[in-house]
Amino acid sequence: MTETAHSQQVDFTVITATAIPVILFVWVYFGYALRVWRHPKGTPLSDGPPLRGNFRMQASWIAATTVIVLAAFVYGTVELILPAGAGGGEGPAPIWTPASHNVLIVQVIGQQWKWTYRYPSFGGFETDQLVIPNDTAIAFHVTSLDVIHSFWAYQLGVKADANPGSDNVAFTTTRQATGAFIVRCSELCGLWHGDMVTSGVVLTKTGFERWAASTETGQAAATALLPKFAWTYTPDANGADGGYYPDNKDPYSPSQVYGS
Ligand SMILES: [Cu+2]
Repeated sequence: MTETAHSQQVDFTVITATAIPVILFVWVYFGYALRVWRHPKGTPLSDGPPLRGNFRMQASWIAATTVIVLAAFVYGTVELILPAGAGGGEGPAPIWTPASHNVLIVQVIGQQWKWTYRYPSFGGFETDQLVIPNDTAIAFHVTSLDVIHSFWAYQLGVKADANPGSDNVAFTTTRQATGAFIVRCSELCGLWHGDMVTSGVVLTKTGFERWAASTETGQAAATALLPKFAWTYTPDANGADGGYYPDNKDPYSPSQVYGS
């Protein structure tokens, strides 16, 4: 459903295509060795001639595997950089950001044992279903309120660690397709880890705008009771705002801009 998921599928194909000749060579050689060097029945057991190496074989083996590994290294690095981190969490200060200047920020909050989502561009309301627009660059800011979790949206090709006190950013860009996807926790986080599953949905841009506007209005009373939007929340009895912020910390920096 996203450019990152699409590019991951391409990577799987490339890796499979690279691995097939290698495994075919291993299997064919294995079959050849079994047939040709099998000890013939009825002849006395004797040791083979001592091997002192085979320069051509060793040199071509080292050369071929070096080329394959270096090519995979270059390809993998490019595939990590071009799709802005390839859907993985890049930490609080991402090196690779989307080219688009129009990035929707969605905060993903893990806690035992559920996911919630906050939308800072729409007054910071919170939902328990992830709703995003199609054909849009999205920055997931992933964090946790308690233990370590991992935000994994398979159909979006996004997977990012959710650690308490840490703002882990993962980018993706949705494609035209709309529809549902699944969000799971991918880090063993306690008794109900396996139940930490929710659905999400990709809407059209206008559908999303309508949903966000009506949710912002409808949730206004509840949003007012939430801790103010922040990049991380530290459950702390001595916190400044009802126990969710480290002392003396400005929770919200609205000036964060991507792609410029
Ligand atoms: Cu979890």
